[in-house]
Amino acid sequence: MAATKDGDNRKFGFSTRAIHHGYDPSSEHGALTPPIFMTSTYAFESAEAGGEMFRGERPGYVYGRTRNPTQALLEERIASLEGGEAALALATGMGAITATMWTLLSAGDQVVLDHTVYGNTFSFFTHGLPRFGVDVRLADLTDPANLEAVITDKTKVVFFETPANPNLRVIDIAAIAAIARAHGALTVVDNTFSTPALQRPLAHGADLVVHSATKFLGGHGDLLAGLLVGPADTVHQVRQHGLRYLTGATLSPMAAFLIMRGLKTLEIRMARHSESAMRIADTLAGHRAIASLSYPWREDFAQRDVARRQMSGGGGLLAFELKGGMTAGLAFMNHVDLVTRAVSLGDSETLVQHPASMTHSSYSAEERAEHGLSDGLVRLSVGLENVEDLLDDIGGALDAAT
Ligand code: 4LM
Repeated sequence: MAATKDGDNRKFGFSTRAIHHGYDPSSEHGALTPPIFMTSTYAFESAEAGGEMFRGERPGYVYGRTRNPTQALLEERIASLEGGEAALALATGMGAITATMWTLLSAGDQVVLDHTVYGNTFSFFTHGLPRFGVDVRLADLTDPANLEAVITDKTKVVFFETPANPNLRVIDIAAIAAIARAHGALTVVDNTFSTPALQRPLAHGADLVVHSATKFLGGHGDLLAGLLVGPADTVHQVRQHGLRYLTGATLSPMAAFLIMRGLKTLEIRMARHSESAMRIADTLAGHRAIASLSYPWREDFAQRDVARRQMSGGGGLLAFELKGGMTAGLAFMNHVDLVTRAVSLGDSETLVQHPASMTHSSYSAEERAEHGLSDGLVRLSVGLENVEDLLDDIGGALDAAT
C-alpha cells in the first residue's frame, strides 16, 4: 500500500495509519523503516535563510529542542490516530501536561481538576500551579453537575483522566466538554489509559488530548515520552512556549522511533490487553477474598453506560480491594511471582502496584480519604502474557494472602 506523505490517509483504518501514515519510503532511499535523525542542530543554506527560519518566514528545521524529522513523523501519526489537527512530542507525560498548562494559564486563571488523577499530575495542579497564582478547584467530574457547581467565567481549563488513575472512574467527555465550552474553558483529557485505539476524546468534544506515551503507546517499558494532540494553533503555541523555553522537555529522536514501532501493534495489543483484563476481572470478582473490583467493561461497573458510549474496549487496567484491606493487598503483592511488582502500566509484562504508598503517595492521607482513594486498593496493569498463566499466578497469590 502506498501511503503518501501528504495524502488523505484518514480514509485508511486505524492500524494501517499506525503503520504507514505520513511516511513514503521513496523519500528516504527506499528505507522501509523511517530513519532516526540523531542531530541536535541543522545547517542553514545561507545566513539570510537562517534568519528567515528563526522569524518563521521560511519552513525548515532550526534546532532540535523544538523540532526533529523523527519526532515530526510521530507527531503526524498520533494526530491522525487521535483525529486531531496537529500533535507535539515531549520528553515525558508530565512534560506534556506541564508544557501545555504553562502555555495556557496565567496568574489569576482558574482550573477545574477531577479529583483522582495520577499522583504527580495532582501535585502539579494542587502544589505547583497555585504557587504561580493559578486557582485550582477539585471536583468529582463523574457527575457533570459538580462541574456546574465550581466552574466560573475565569475557568480556562477543565482537566481529567478517563478512565482515571488509579480506580478507573469513567468521566463523560461529551457532557463535561459541553459545560466547559459554555463557560469558554478548554477541556483537556489525559487519554493514557485507553489510547486512541479504544477512545478518541476529540470526537466527543474535548479540545486537547495529552498522553503519557511511556505506557501503552510505547508499549514495551523501554522509554519515557509524552504527547499533546489538538488544534494546530494551540499545539504551535505549546511548541513555541511550553516546550521551547518553559520546560525544554524535548523527546529524543530514538524514543520517537521506538514509539512509532510500538504504534504499529497498538490496536492488536489493546485488544489483547482488554480481553485478558476482562477474563481476570471476571475471575477476581467471583473470588471470596475480593471486596470490590473496578473494570469499565463489567456489567457491575458504576459508569458502565458512559464507558460503552465513549470507549470501544475496557483496556488493560483494573483495580480491586481485598476483604482484608491494605494488609491483605500488600500480602497479595508479595505472593505474586509471574506478575511484577512495579509502577507504570501498559507494558507487555503484567504489573501490580499499591497506589496509596506508590503512584498516589503524593496525595496526603487526608486527601486520599477525601477523594475516595482507598488505602487497600491494588492496581493491576494486565500485560500480554498468556492469560491462563496470569490467572494461575493471581489465584495462587490470592489464596496465599487470605
Ligand atoms: C503510574 N503514571 O501510574 P510520565 N498521565 C497518567 C499517568 O498514569 C502517568 C502520567 C501521566 C505512572 C507512572 C509511574 C494517566 C504516569 C505521567 O511518567 O511522565 O511519562 O507520565 O504508574
